[in-house]
Amino acid sequence: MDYHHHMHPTQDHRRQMVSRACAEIRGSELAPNLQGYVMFMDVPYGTEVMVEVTGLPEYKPAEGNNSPIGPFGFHIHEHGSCAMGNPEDPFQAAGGHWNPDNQPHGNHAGDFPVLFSNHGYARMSFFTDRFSVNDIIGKTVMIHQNPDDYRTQPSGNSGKRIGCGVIQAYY
Ligand SMILES: [Cu+2]
Repeated sequence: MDYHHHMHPTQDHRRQMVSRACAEIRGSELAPNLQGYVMFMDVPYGTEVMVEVTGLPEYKPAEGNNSPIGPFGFHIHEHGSCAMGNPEDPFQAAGGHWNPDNQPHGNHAGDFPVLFSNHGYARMSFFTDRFSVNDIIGKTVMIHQNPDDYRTQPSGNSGKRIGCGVIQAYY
């Protein structure tokens, strides 16, 4: 009997294929009431993404050189941590955009539609064939303060990070 034999059950469990995942969203100090979830489900030919959050900041039109607040940039980021870090510039531990096939921003596998809100509430569902649920376990979903312009590199000029959730297998 070797030592490694005993390690196998845990490792096999972690490698199990999953078909659903969930990220629980919590807000940074820039949006302390923000909460909700993002669900990911394997479906024929791709993945269905469903998001529901409350507590988004009220929409504020652009003033001068400042971007509007909302609709909100929304992406998958590469690292699996929503540690708050600096409250003025939160959630930097999540790293940059997840970009497994080295595409320009606007076409990252984890570039999502902006979150459109109604008095702080947003619900949206969309389809993507850019990944399956297994590819994104342990990454993060991020909500930003400003809209995504889908052209500024590498992050769409969507401003500070106001909501974050680690993507976990959902059984
Ligand atoms: Cu982002």
